[in-house]
Amino acid sequence: CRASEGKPMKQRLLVVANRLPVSAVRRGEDSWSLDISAGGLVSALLGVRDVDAKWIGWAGVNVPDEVGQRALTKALAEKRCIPVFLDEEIVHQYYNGYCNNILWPLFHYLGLPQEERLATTRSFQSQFDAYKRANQMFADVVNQHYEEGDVVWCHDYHLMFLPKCLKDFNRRMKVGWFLHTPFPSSEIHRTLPSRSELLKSVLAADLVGFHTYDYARHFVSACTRILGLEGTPEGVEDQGKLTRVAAFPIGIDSDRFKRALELPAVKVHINELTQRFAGRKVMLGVDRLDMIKGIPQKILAFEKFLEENPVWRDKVVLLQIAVPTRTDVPEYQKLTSQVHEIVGRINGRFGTLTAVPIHHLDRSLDFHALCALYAVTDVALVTSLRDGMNLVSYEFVACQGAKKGVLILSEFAGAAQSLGAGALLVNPWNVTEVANSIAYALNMPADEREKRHRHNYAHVTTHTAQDWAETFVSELNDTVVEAQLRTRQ
Ligand code: ADQ
Repeated sequence: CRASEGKPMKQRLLVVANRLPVSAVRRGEDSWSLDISAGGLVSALLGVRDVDAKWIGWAGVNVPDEVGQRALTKALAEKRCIPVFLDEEIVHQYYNGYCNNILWPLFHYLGLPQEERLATTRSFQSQFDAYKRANQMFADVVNQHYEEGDVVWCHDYHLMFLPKCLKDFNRRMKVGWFLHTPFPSSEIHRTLPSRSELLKSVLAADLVGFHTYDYARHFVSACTRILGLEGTPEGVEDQGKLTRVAAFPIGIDSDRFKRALELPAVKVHINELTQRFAGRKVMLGVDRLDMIKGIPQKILAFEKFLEENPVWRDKVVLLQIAVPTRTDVPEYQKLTSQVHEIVGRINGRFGTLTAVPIHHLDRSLDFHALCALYAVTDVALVTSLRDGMNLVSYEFVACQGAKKGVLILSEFAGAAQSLGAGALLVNPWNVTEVANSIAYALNMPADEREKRHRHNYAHVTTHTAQDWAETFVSELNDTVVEAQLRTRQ
């Protein structure tokens, strides 16, 4: 930290992510209304001591005119946000194309789209070019706002090219990069036509972080096998330059959930839900409607459970809350229809005139409604096919202080490594295993539920989002200092 008149100043942190934590709606030629999202990253960074954080990212809207851009920049400045303006074409190629159509499925082991397999196809190359151009646009904004001593923290698969762009501009800049998704086995990463360029760009950072030790290990293997570099216990070394690679498992702001449960409005909601589902056990799924979340597999497992356990048919209900995402993409539209079709079939098969076994909602719930639902749930089903961490599992545990419900958790979610001892771990592809786990969870003796919950609750309340952010930033500072000392030796 720099000092001014003897007082230490807070360290400035520039957080760079594809999306700013705001939704912006244009109200007039030069007026905007902004809604700040209170999501995980925001509360994580608010809790970091002695750091003065600013956000840099895309506001999620196309603003072609200068008047609009100036007005939005001014409005965002009050929220400590700095916009990167991306036009529709680049959003289409970089965000919808390279990020969401190529990197997202690949990093979740769903492979590359068939027609994109050849590196030489026009669309692959043009999407990758747009990706690099977009990353350079983010870098230009960072460079305009960077001051000596700032720490720059880049987030996620959208910005893998950014560390290189930043270091090309200023070698002394402290740059960290964190991936929120899994990093796949090096054998999967090898299939990506731009595999080497992306790895080298990330290695330009001083510190590279992942949710789990496994993802970090996969990344180091990709660097050693694909780039022929040397992996060390600390990270990856390239001609004397060490990039530190480590696991930083994210957490949630558990106090925010605990406080919400004390609010009168949330208590009323809890009572309503308790009465509404009296006499039935409540099972819950909360996911974005994405292929990686394994929603069809989860519902099929629930069907198998009902099939094999007739005594439970009118005693249990599954509430599946699925926020639609990427609704303009045909694959996602197909997933939505598939889920609706399965839910309709099961409700037709096992429903009665007065009750249906599955309530499926295609929408997002507000924070208080979500907390109330978590609190009344007996069994949560988190059955992602792959998931970087999965915060829904943490949020459920944070709201279960009174009920001590059971968490059924995919072994392919990063959270399995932290909540594994308390949850019932399942292979989400194995419908029979998940169905058996549902039966086991519903019949679990109270002392076992209590013991498992205690383990999870202790973890969720002591490994918070604030700790995660603080650890990453402090390690980034230490890493840079160590590197400088090494260079001087
Ligand atoms: P996501 O894939 O978005 O995040 P997750 O970690 O589960 O997955 O976070 C989802 C968030 O959205 C949660 O806070 C949840 O409450 C909220 N949410 C989901 N469905 C909702 C609904 N129907 N209504 C209201 N809110 C809903 C990515 C990675 C994850 C990683 C996080 C953080 O894919 O693996 O855990 O980043 O690093």
